[in-house]
Amino acid sequence: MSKIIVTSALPYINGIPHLGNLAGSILPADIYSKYLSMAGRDHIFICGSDQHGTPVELTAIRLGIPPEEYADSMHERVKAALEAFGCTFTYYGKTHTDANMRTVYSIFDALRKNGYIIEAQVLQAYCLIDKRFIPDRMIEGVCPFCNGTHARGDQCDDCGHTLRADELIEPHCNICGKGEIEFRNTKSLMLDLPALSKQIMGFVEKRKELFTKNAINKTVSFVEGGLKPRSISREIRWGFKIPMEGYEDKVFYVWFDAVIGYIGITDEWSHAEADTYWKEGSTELIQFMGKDNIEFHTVIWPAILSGSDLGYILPKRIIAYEWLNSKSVKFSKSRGNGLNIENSLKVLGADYWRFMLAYLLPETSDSEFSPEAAEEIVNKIMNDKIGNFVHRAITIALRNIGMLGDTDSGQLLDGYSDRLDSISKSYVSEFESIRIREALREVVALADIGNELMSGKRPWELAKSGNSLEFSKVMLTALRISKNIGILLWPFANSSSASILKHFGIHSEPKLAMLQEPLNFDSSVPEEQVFYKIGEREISLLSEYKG
Ligand code: B3M
Ligand code: ZN
Repeated sequence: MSKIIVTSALPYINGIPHLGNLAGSILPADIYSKYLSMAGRDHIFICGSDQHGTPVELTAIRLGIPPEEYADSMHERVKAALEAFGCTFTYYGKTHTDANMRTVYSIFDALRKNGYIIEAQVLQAYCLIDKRFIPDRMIEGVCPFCNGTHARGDQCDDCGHTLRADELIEPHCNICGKGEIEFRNTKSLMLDLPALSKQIMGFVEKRKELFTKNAINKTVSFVEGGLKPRSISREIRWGFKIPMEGYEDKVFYVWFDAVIGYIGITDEWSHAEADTYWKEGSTELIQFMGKDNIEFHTVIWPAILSGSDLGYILPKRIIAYEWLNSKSVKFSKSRGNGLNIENSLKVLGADYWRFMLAYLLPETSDSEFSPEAAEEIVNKIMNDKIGNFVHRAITIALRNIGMLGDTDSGQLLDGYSDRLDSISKSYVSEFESIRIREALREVVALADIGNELMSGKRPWELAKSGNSLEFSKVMLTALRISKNIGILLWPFANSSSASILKHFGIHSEPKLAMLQEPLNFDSSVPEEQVFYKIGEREISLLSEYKG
């Protein structure tokens, strides 16, 4: 079977990613990667911090520390928070490394040699106080369209118009705060997308069936809008210097080294493995991202890869998510006071968040998080449906272990073997189509079967009446369902899954093949509750993050 590279969009580290950022890319990628491990597939899961860019430089200037120091300390924080969230990467790297710089330079050299890098003159703001060119995003002023007073030189957030910095009324520099701005001509480096349009079109035509709908639509409309040369240089200091005469005061645009970062990060993990995965034609590159990152991955990134012609594979599947919003609690990265991947773990454990966010995954449309939704999912689904069923099954089995007989040779009740197989099949097929929310629904469906079994057959009564033949069939079925829940739950909520699986002698990462193995019920392991309900405490903690 072919190798697989799973990537998630690299989070910017000019803030701690909020729960919407997590749900919209890293979490589903992590869940999918865990599924691939269960299925025994040869894959790597690559992610890392996107460290460059204007906002990081600006924050570092404000804090009075070197950008690298700020970017590295934020990287460590984000990495630790993602690990606390149960994310298990093959490698979580960062973009500001020697390995990535080497990769960026080699791809850039190849693009240049192949004629896909062109130069242009652009009008750029120059601050007479700071004595430097100022990137568009660092210029603020009044919007010529809506008169909003906080428009930036690339866009006005009030009316949404994209802008050129020289269109702003009363432009001022965001570094020194002064309005002593001049617009001067300077050189810019461009990736020649029009010259690559044949390759881009070919790629899009061939692959688009394997993109999510939103990714197809955005890509098609982006391409139909006409491909224009795309600037890959910026007038900031923080980034990789451009190795070309006349560009000494410029660095590569953050997106250029961020997409290449997927390769650079793999290379930092293992130089030898990087080529094995990225240059083997049959490797499937499966990329997860939020919907605002689509064109960078479906047009610009394939253009960089094919234009450089160094033998790297192109993306195979593009999985783009809509937004997970929240009106009642704040999900904001920039203001830093919203519910993010650090502070959310003080409210609830990682498994609870992972399950909830996966349950609400914005796969086909935006979805909404709220304390009420949290209560519903944790209390009614995780606790009442899944946790209570497993807890009951195991407690009843342990209390009446003498009546159970040989748990490994036991027959399931009629029809259940097929029903369980059919759930496992649907689960696998949802994962193979990368419909993660639907795969989780199959785990819930399994718990529904278990609950129906318990209330229909009332095994506690069978135990009392001494009907051990029937009791044993019912309970072996209930235990089999519990074990299967433990296995299928693993990508979503790994520690809760482990607490179920230890009753079945499984003490390491489960594999799908274990669904077919003997029950191996271990009656020496004491029962404990899998999930707890949330109540006043959690709801009031959540409401501290009110929007
Ligand atoms: N850092 C945007 C984001 O964090 C950007 C993704 C880069 S992927 C190469 O949403
Ligand atoms: Zn200035």
